[in-house]
Amino acid sequence: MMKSSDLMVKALENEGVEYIFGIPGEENLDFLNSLKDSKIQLVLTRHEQAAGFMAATFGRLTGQPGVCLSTLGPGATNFVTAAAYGQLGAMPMVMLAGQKPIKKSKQGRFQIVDVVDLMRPITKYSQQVVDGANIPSIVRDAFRIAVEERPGAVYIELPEDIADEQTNATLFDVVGSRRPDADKQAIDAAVNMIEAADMPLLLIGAGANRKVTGRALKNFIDKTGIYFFNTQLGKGVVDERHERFLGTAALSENDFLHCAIDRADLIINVGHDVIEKPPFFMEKGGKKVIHINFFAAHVDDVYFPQLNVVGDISSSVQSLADKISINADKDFSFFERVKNEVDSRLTKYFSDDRFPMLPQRLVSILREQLGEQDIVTLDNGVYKIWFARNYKCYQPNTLLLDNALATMGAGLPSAMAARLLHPDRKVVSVNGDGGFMMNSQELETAVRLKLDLVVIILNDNAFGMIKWKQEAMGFENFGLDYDNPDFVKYAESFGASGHRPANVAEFKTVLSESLNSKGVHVIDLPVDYSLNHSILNVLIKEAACVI
Ligand SMILES: Cc1ncc(C[n+]2csc(CCOP(=O)(O)OP(=O)(O)O)c2C)c(N)n1
Ligand SMILES: [Mg+2]
Repeated sequence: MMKSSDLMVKALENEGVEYIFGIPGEENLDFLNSLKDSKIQLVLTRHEQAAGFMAATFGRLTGQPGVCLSTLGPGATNFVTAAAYGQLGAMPMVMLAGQKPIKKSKQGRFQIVDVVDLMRPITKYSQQVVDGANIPSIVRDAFRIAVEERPGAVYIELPEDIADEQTNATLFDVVGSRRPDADKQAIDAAVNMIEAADMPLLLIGAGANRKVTGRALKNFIDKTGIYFFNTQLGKGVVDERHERFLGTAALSENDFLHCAIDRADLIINVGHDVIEKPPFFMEKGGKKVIHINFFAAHVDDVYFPQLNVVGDISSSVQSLADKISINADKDFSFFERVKNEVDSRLTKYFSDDRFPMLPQRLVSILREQLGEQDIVTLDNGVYKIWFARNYKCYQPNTLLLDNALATMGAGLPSAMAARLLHPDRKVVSVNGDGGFMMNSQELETAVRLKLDLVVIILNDNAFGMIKWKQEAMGFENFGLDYDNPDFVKYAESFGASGHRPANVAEFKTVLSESLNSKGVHVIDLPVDYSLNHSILNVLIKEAACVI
């Protein structure tokens, strides 16, 4: 016989769990006590949302579910945004929460929220444990479901009285499964469509980033000479320095690279799903699309592919690469011209030393100072568009941005999870002043964990992204400005280092010193967003297809 909370910890160990992020409450105390002697490390955070973001990022980076812990009611409801982040972003995560005793309780409805039901629309599986004997199967199911395509969030609730019960249940072995390959007829149909196309383009999306598909995709590109672009969540799957890389479709239309997309007669769409902002719009009678993914396309008004190739993405792409023969006199020179144009447009402000600093300049300095494997994490703000378009990724998952829920507040927690997992890599978290303040309390966690991190705050005293949209819609500036704390003093009060560079040269020095020293470094960086409107709303529309 074993206490159910002990069995729960054993079940998590059995799944290979290394960390649990979170904040316990009194309803978790049995579980906490069971965790005391486990090799699983408890990472205390200062807000459950941050714990959830860290767990999801752990899942995103490893493919194995990250685990987070909260108490009942108010703790569990704080998981909601993180659950949606994992679920929409296809990041496997397991949330574990407590609950009041379910058999007998003297506390009425105090703190009780039906969290199992609350979580249902934003998880793949939401389950209360009503008997310790069910722990092995519930945990096994939760972990299996969290990682199965598409990956996402699951929720397990362990009530206080069940945690304290004795059980003689035993664990199940963790048995993996291979993903099926696509049907041969679907592959042949795709080969025919690609060979028949005059101007095919390859698009690499989120799904291609979850498993190891980079090599198969690179083979395909090298063999066929087909030009490629990616979505924000497909960045880095194939090295963006590749001569056939056109760019990242951070906007849905009218960006410089849409010049190429508009001319293409076929898009080979690998791993995209409609959870991302559309990288282009389909039109009836327009270009054709082959959807290559683990699942068939979700169809909507702007996405209705003519062919689904459903199965393991890597194997589908490799089969295409093996079978395809592209006629040597296919003329892709138009795409080459677009590439040159896109490259020169995107790098235009890379050396502009005005201060406050342009986001483009920040992109270029970070790219210069970071190595191939180093990681940048973004919160959500208008700078995300500049990073998605202008920052070249050399490896997968080296620019962690959220183009699914696109929530504010995940920039710092995701950087902390990345650094915890990769202590050998430099990690920089880029945040707006708005997004940073949504989880800035986690500076304490980062300092306590002795993480070496650089946190950049783009200071415009405003919700800049919404200002940019407001301007684009022709509205007057209203309702989006605020005052900030003194970020240098704020950082120092947590035991972090605070920096406020006064010009670009100083920023470069501060950044490089911070990257090469221990501890958490917060850089308060005034940002110049004056070109957002003129470039992203006006210029790209006028200049897009001049080639
Ligand atoms: C949790 C959440 N609340 C609101 C939004 C809507 N939103 C998107 S970007 C943004 C402004 C971001 O401001 P800031 O973090 O300062 O970045 P900036 O664009 O100013 O660089 C807002 C309010 C969101 N995406 N997520
Ligand atoms: Mg701002």
